[in-house]
Amino acid sequence: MSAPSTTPRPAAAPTDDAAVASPHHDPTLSVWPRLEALLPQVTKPIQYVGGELGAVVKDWDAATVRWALMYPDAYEVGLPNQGVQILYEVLNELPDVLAERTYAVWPDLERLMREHAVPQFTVDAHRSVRRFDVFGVSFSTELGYTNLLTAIDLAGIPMLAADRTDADPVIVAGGHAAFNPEPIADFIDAAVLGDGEEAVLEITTIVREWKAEGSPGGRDELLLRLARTESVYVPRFYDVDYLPDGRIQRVVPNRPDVPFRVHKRTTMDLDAWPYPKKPLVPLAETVHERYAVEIFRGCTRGCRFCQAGMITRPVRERSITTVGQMVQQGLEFSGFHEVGLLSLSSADHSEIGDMCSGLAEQYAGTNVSLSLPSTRVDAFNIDLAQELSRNGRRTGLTFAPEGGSERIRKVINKMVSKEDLIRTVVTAYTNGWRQVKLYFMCGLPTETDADVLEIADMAHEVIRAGRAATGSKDIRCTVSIGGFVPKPHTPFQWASMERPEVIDGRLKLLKQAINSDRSLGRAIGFRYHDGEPSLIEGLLSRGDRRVGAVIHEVWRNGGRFDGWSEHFSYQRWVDAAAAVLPGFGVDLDWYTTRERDELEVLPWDHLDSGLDKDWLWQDWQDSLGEYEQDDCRWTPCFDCGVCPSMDTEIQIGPTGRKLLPLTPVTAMRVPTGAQQ
Ligand code: B12
Ligand code: SF4
Repeated sequence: MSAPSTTPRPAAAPTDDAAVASPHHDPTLSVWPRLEALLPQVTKPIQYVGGELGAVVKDWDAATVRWALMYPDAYEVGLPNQGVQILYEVLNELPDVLAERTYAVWPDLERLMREHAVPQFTVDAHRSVRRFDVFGVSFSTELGYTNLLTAIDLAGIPMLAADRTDADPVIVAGGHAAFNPEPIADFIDAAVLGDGEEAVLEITTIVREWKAEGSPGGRDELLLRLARTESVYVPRFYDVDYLPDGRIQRVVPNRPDVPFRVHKRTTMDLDAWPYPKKPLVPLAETVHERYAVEIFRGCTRGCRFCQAGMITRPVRERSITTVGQMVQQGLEFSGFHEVGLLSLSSADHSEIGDMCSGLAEQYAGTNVSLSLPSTRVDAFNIDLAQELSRNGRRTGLTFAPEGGSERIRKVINKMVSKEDLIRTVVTAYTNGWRQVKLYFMCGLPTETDADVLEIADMAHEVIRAGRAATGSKDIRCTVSIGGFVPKPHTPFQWASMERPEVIDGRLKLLKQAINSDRSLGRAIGFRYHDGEPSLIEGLLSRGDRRVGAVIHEVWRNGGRFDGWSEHFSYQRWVDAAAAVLPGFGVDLDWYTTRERDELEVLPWDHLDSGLDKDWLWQDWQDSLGEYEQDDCRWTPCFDCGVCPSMDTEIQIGPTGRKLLPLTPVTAMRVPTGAQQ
């Protein structure tokens, strides 16, 4: 378990003191002079300075709507986040709109900010977050929730949405975790499910009009206007009733003019939204420094554990031509030397072969390297990787079989055979790769020790076959294994989680099995995440509004940066759950290790991802029966529900167009919304 955090208990929240003291305060006032004085005392001060290439600072008074956008983790993780970069640019393209960024501050700066009354600030113009109209927070993971609370408190915004006034920004959550925002329902004003490009423009329009009318009806009226769009969820307009045994009885609107269900947003035609055009180039070190282009959105491979795949359906490809233009423009602007062709399963793009060879051709002889997050286990991936490493740089190869045994791979719908995996990895070794990574999960539904121990057999076989094919002992593989967390809107949303001790026991057995043959074991790296953080992620992922009190208690006790093992404290979460949940007649196990039945009302049932609940249940039953489900890109539609209910359709090529010659950047289409 990780060491307990030394984060102090929150003291009084700092206020934007000058602003609060005087109604005539100039809101353009930057907190920079006060912040700058603190920076020599903190780690990595450069992360708070702003001014990156791609950053935008606009005149405060010229803007009619002002957004503060947050990725609730440290700058090094938050800056490269694709979602925030896209929204930042989409908003700043509007002449009358201003968007600035803010990230989670490390505990050393938090302490000083409290001591010196410096509020949560944006890195662009160092303005107090509380001065903005909208505070948009992007949640890729639930482990950022305590950092949201720190930011709200540091900003001087009342912690509970119910206590906020018209002087406070509207706090809107987005990102994948927002598909079940119930655990943070007390702290946010609204949540948006799904793609944000058009959603932020629609929210902006509503805020602009409401302000132009003189803010009639105050905050409540603004939230009501947002809720009436049917795609912005405003928790305060919904009541949750519980059954005596703790389960939810129903979630219903508490006023007549809001919808029973709130629907996700889907941005169709990615060619019309070629963002980021001007990627942010970080000043401090970040997890990735490269130009990332999403080559498609959505995934219909149907891995049953994968929330990202389920909630982003249907598949929408960006055309090869637009990808080529974005790469050219993005590299020219940023000076990056690396391009990532990203998506949930990049090798599945219908023109991936032409795209990779076209780009390799285009950048041959330069120092630009191209990479794919490789996941599919077949020889085609090696061909692509080969193409992308023409300039001699071999980036790491990663495959994700996810399950050790053929049986468990059927349960999770990851259709990869052991033979295919070994053949592919051996092809990589014979083509010059010396190192591959293999990703797995532990704690999957129906899993036994035997399923996990087969990972050791697979890794041994990979090394044995690799040595035989290359005649060299200089090859390695790394087995990386994480705990399974059941997620909302997936067929595993009903599944029970395994207890941390069982997970840790299996991981121990696996390690022993890998090292049981010393010669092979030496060539195999083993990286794992223990079971405790996964259990807490499970609590937050499938939690309801009652879990909000646990988050609040953890935060009050110093919980910060829960995604970081050196800051995460399992005990703090267990203690907070034990202090809070029995008051509601439930406990930590009830949320995590308990299997749900078909008729249980789930906390997110009123939030519509498009997936049909009956189809999800059937897929869960198919999983238990070890039946696989095909990919609807290449087989007939199997009625998961998304396309008809969202009025969308799969958009795939091939288009037959070519990447080259690249058309001038100025010829790119600009979304109509961004031209206002
Ligand atoms: C696919 C994926 C990858 C892919 C591709 C990434 C990509 N396309 O950007 C690959 C394999 C390359 C990857 C790499 C990494 N990833 Co990754 N990745 C993901 C995953 C599953 C989906 C991200 C995605 O699709 N992004 C595409 C963008 C466009 O979508 P989006 O961010 O959701 O934003 C859209 C909407 O959600 C919405 N939206 C978002 N925020 C908001 C806010 C508001 C107010 C509104 C209205 C709307 C809105 O609008 C956006 C535009 O439509 C997430 C988990 C998740 N559930 O999000 C992890 C995740 C983001 N990755 C993570 C990590 C750690 C990494 C790596 C650092 C791993 C590593 N060690 O190398 C790298 C770093 C990548 C980088 N930052 O450059 C972590 C981040 C942890 C953290 N503390 O925040 C996550 C959360 C996974 C996890 N649970 O650990 N990743
Ligand atoms: S509705 Fe049919 S075509 Fe659309 S994503 Fe679902 S299964 Fe695929």
